[in-house]
Amino acid sequence: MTDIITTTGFRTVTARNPATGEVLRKFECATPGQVYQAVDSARAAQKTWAATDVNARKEILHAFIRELHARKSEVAVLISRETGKPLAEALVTEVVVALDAADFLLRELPRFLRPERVGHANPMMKARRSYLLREAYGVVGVISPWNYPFSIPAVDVLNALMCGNGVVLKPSEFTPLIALKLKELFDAAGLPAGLLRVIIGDGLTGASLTQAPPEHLVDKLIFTGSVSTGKRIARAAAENLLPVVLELGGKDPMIVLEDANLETATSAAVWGAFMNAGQTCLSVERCYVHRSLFDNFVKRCVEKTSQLRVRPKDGGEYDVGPLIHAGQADIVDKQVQEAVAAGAKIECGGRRLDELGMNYYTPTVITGINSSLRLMCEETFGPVLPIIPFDNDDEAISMANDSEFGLAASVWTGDLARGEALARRIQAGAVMVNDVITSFGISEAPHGGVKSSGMGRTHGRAGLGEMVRLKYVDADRMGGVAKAWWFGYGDGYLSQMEGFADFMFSSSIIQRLQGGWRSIGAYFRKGRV
Ligand code: TXE
Repeated sequence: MTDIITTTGFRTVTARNPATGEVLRKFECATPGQVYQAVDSARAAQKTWAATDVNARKEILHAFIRELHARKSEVAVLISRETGKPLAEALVTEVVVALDAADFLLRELPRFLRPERVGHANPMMKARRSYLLREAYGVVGVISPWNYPFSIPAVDVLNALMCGNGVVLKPSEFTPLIALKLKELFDAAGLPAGLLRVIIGDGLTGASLTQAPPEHLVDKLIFTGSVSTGKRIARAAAENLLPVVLELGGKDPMIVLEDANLETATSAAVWGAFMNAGQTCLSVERCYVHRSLFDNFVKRCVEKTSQLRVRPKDGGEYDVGPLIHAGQADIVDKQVQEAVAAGAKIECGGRRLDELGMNYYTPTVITGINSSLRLMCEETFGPVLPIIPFDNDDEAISMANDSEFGLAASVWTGDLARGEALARRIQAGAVMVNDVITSFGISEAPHGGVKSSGMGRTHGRAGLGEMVRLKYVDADRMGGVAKAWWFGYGDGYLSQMEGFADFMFSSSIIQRLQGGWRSIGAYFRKGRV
């Protein structure tokens, strides 16, 4: 049985190099039957895997790290080819992030999976040995996007597998080759056959995974993608009460206070907005700058943007590559043109680079934007940096929170305490003070948002928590003694329970002592069933 399903479907997906349009490989989409079969076989393999101890799993982790480290350049080159992003970004934001996540698991997994003691304050529960077990769901489905086609699924797959699950991965139709490379790395690391299945296909293929008949359905789903698809998945999941994690992107604000370091903050804004051609869920999509800094801030951003090298026709070194496809460039262009028509000012960029191909858009700095425009409300997911002035902290917070999204945010200031105080007021899953985007690459940090940015978390201990079912085990050492709250209701029972409530919760010490005494007496006088 093959672990990679690529044949006998009717629809096809094509892996291309978005920089050149070169077709890298064509695949037929997996049929629903093949998707169900992938889930079934992952489920069969998971039964044995769930019983393996942490050390056996750690051996695979070690081997995965060895393999990926040894082949880091090969993997980065493929990522760069299939997404168009610069090689340096492929290495740092994809390969290194995956390596770091695996390294985090080596340290965290034994602690995470160890039974966790639950203590009891209630004296009636003192004789119990109680603890929490973290048990694998079974098969976890991972539906992943094209913008970080290696690091996003790698972290989710690593977390799911190491918690004892089987995995069915459905990568984006734009980046199937990288997903297959990830599978190849796990195979080389000695992952048991069948445990990780990759199904290639489009959105309908993904729908077969979420709308399968109950006997072929995954036990948990981790989805990263658009809000509209996320909502569709949530509706399908509700039908079967399938638990889901939804990471649906953002419209992250960057707030630059008057005491921020202008040089660092402008470099951060430019990197945060244009890295991966702006196709990052944590991109700086709205930049709010204190009015006293505004003019200089815009000027320095324009100067720094003009130094960026957009990928030349013949390749070579560059800072900003193409967008993933022409449709993505259309979204960006429409938002920018709509803003211009409404009076916004293009400080630099603001046009497609048709001479390079339909997927290219110039890094764009834009000011004078009305906050009701799509450029300020919808995810742009392209190389556009809108800069807006504010006059005081309250105004900045109110503008930052005025969004349907709430993935992450950043505050820039020379006063950390002030920055942290503002961070608490921002509605987001993560707020960085004096940094942008980096939280995604910090293995300990949970990743996920509030509002339309989704629900649940990936990454960190919270991300691991999504991969297990929590089981509470409670062993009573006084198993031979009837419980005070069992049948035998009546006056004695009420007196006992009232006394107990006084003992536990009265604000008077005397009443507490009396209550305790009354409760014990009533327990021995009470009739039992
Ligand atoms: O996402 P989709 P797209 C945003 C970004 C971008 C927009 C559209 O703004 O412009 O989304 O991108 C699979 N059932 N983000 O169209 O469609 C699909 O095959 C099950 C933000 O690429 O959501 C792919 O594997 N699966 C985001 C995955 O879902 C379905 C990253 C994502 O595709 C499906 C990417 C269905 N009905 C885009 N339909 C982020 N959170 O950072 C599609 N898929």
